[in-house]
Amino acid sequence: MLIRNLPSWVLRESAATDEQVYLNRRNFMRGSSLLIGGAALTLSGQGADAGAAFASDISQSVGTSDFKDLTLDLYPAKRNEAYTIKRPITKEEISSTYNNFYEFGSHKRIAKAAQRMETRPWTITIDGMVEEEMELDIDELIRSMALEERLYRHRCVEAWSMTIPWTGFAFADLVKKAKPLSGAKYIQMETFHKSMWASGQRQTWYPWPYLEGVSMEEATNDLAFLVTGAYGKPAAKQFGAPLRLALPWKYGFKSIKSIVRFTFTDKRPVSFWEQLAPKEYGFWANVNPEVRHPRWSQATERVLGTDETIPTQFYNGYGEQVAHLYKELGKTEILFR
Ligand SMILES: Nc1nc2c(c(=O)[nH]1)N[C@H]1C(S)=C(S)[C@@H](COP(=O)(O)O)O[C@H]1N2
Ligand SMILES: [Mo]
Repeated sequence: MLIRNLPSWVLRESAATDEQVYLNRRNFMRGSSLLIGGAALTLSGQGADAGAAFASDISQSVGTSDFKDLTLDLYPAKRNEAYTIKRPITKEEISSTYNNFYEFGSHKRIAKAAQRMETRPWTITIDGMVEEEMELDIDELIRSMALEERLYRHRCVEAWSMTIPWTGFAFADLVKKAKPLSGAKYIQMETFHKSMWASGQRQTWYPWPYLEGVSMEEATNDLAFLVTGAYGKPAAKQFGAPLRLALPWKYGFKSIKSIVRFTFTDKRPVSFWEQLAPKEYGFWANVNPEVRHPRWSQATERVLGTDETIPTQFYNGYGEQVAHLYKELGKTEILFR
């Protein structure tokens, strides 16, 4: 059991989890509005151990597809060695059974529920400040891009981390395709909104659909990656199929899943979590071990699939590639502003 070795902040979070469960139940009954930063509250304190038992019963549903994937022949894509990492890859049984995807529940065991999502046909809309608005079929989009594999670290604001072999293409290539107008400063992204698939979206106190935003400079940074696959095959639904973002220098909530729309705009988007709890989830959300989340420290992180707790790195270890984007901002501002 992990419990004995848990650092005190995890124990604090476990206590918070009970509060979350309690509040959720109460809210469910009353239908009133829940204004707490849910993402942060649900770390259940069950570590990888609990995941292993769960993994065996989910493995049947993961990967059984309800459609013919027209991109299968593109996998596995060639690994881009510029994005390897010294940490071991997190086992797929662990990373695919411990997911944040609030559309399917405010806990980590959503993998089975996520199989209800129909990821084909799937249309990506590109609109706002672009030369011409577009609707792209996901398979055509994927086929038009150069797929590659990258090993990325992933650091959740809840202070756990993993290392994933993502497959996808550079966000910069999508921006190029979109032909943004010169006044566009940000890109706002949205997840699907369909409570027929996602029971979480019947919880009306959340500001659905899930929404995130990045600056144009961030989107066109080499590290910004649009993910179509993981572990050498098309991404399992719980990872955010058929298209999700990976911004490894930011807290995980920025990496929006199952995207249906990219809107180019001159106004800074207000994300799903920022709408819920602006004091806890800022726009920039860059990983910063020196600035606490209002309710816990970010100095260390629990490595999923191990019993290790390691120091968190500034920009999650990606400072060399991205620190220049934030040189105007102070230490706290790289998280909030
Ligand atoms: N649409 C959507 N995207 C989302 C989330 C979500 O609840 N809904 N959770 C975010 C959070 S908090 C994290 S840590 C990552 C989790 O990604 P993973 O399950 O692949 O590890 O997805 C992010 N993207
Ligand atoms: Mo997260």
